[in-house]
Amino acid sequence: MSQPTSEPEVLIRIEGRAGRLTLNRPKALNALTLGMVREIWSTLLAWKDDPAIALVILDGTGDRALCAGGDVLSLYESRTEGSGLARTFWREEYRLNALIHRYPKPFVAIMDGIVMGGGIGLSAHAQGGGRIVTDRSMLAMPETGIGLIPDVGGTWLLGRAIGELGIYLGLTGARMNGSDAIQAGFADVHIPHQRRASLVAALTDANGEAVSDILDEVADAAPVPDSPLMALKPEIDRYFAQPSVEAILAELQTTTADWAMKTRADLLQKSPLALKASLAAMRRAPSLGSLEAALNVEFRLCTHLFEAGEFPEGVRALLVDKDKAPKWRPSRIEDVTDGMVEALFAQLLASEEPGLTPPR
Ligand code: QUE
Repeated sequence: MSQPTSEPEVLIRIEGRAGRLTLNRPKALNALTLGMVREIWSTLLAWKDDPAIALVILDGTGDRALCAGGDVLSLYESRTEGSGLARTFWREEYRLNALIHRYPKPFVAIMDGIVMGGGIGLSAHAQGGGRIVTDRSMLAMPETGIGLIPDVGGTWLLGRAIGELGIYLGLTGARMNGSDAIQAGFADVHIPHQRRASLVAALTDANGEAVSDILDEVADAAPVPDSPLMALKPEIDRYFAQPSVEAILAELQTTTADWAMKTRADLLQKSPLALKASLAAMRRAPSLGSLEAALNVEFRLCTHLFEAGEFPEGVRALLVDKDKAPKWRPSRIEDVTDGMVEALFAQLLASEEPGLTPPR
């Protein structure tokens, strides 16, 4: 990926009591590069122990996106040299996701506009009520469409969502609006996007009230609009409670309802191998006990899907050639064996594992 000569990819500054991080690749919908991951990592480490910083605010340049995902194009371009760059990117990205989850100061993420994949990883793990969505929010975990599993802790979030919402969202890559995101456990507070600037001003104000009080007040002031996702929950819970991808597809075929037919058609576009790996990973994640443990498993899955060629083929078809006709291997769900799925979960060499551990 060529570096712009002057524009920094992350704008980093201190405003009042807040450390501010603004993702700054608006033409690429602020897609996350390895350089950005490294900048954010070292800045968060420095701010952790800086008494002048009371909180961190993450947002994005422009009003179209916080972040459309990881910079998968550069990973695609590196494929002829093996999975080294992809592994470096994922290792450092997931480590950052875990740091944000455990950050000792309030971490406020303004999830305005598009927030997918890597953008979710920078936002949705924050604890303490600072995950802000707006009327323009569009969240999704669309990785099965490019031959991957919902990573950046996606299996952890989706596996713990109520009912079968997470299984549905993770397999289909369906979009969430702001209300949906709150219901699925990806966000805390819904505000009209016009309130973004005044919220940031209140948060940065060095003489202002406690961050948690500000967030509580905004949450109370702004009711959460109806969630289309919750309206579908009875159907989702019925169709997606099945034990296998084949059984979910069969269940969706028992009706001619528009939603079920469209959902089935969507699933049939995705990588069969990635679908089965995603279902297994989301179902197993809660029993792993920590975000870090889930990230370690996701790393194995992504590395193996990269090396199997599934992820490069997905990126080629959706983002490079844009023919939307990936040649998945295997091409049919029924040809993906349990052995193929289990092989994706296999440990890597100890020196290649991310080795993330929860704090004790
Ligand atoms: C799945 C993904 C990504 C995606 C589409 C998917 C992803 C990603 C982008 C993306 C979108 C617009 C851009 C850009 C990247 O799309 O991770 O640079 O301008 O970054 O179906 O995982």
